[in-house]
Amino acid sequence: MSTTLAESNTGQHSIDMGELSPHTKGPSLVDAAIADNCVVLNWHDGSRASFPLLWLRDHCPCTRCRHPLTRERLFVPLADIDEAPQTTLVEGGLRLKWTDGHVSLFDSVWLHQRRPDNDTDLASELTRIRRPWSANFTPAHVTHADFMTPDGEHQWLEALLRDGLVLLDEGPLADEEVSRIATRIGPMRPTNFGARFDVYSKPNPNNAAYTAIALALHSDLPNWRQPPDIQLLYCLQNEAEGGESIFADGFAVAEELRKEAPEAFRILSKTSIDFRFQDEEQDIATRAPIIELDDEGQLKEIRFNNWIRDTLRLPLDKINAWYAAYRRFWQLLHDPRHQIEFALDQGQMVAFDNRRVLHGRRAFDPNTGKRHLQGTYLDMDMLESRLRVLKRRI
Ligand SMILES: O=C(O)CCC(=O)C(=O)O
Ligand SMILES: [Fe+2]
Ligand SMILES: [Zn+2]
Repeated sequence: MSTTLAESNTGQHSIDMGELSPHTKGPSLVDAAIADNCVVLNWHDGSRASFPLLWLRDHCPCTRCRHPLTRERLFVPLADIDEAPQTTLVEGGLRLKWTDGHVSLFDSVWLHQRRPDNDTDLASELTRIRRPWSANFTPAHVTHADFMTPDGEHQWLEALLRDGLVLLDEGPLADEEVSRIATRIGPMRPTNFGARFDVYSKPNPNNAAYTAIALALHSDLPNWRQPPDIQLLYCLQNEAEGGESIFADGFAVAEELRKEAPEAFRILSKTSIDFRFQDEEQDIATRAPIIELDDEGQLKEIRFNNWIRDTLRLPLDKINAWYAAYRRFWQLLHDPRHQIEFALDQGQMVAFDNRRVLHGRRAFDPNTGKRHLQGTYLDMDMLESRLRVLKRRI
């Protein structure tokens, strides 16, 4: 069977090696040598990198090592490599012939992109494009008609990942439009409030959102181990007095807290507290800090919802300090200079990162007119996936 190098590395469709299209341009190889159980490569742009033999064997793109249709890995790296394979430069890349006769062909650009010291690819797309809100932040708007084109949807996704919030304008006043929009991106994430929920003042509410009271800034469902990533709220009716929407960038405010009140920041990020939702049917609880950091101390998630903060279970000597830290964060979040406020138009939809941007609303008067939103949630994985797929097309 004759396989060209481009096909063997990329497959017919570029699943997995997504960013490498068969005609990706990039530097070609100058030479290859074996040293210390590694192949040392030099490219024409002057870059140089070492790849361990075991790593190369594991990443062999041939159809015995990767399924020819799914491109998923079939090879399992069970043995160490103790040999010196035959190394040759071929048109477009590197050929390794292992002592058992197996041949691996690697595209030079594919290898160049994966140089171990090239860490630009390690940060996720999300971390790379995220920008905190500045003092005069105004959200991006995309019209419903534009959203239906790959360019418009791409713009919408980028704004949502960058700012944590984006508006869709001039949509139809159609029941379930929010579900149709959501499912273009991915499956709706179901919760105890359903896969798709209605927000209006209800006779027997199990949630503050289903009343007409003002909602202070909060994130949804912090009582779940994994709260929903993205929330969509589609406005079908907004004729009542009041009910303006309020948002704040929880990450930007947490960074300010870190600077101004490091002890408060430390307490909120190091202390797990309980969150719990209970109604007739459910009792969903978890314990987590209000500000969650990753291993490098970067912000990962904000859980902030005063209604479903459960009994505070902390050592006696930690309780007052925790309240002081919480109060400080609350005040910063609700400081008007951190908030944006606007009334949703009928046919307008707001989408936001529920684990970064906090949302709330002013009270409304249900006697002055109807207010009705339809909402759902999406997983960030599906947004990132959709963004990568659209980038292939644009
Ligand atoms: O009524 C609103 O504007 C927001 C309601 C809310 O917080 C929610 O649906 O999660
Ligand atoms: Fe909410
Ligand atoms: Zn192979």
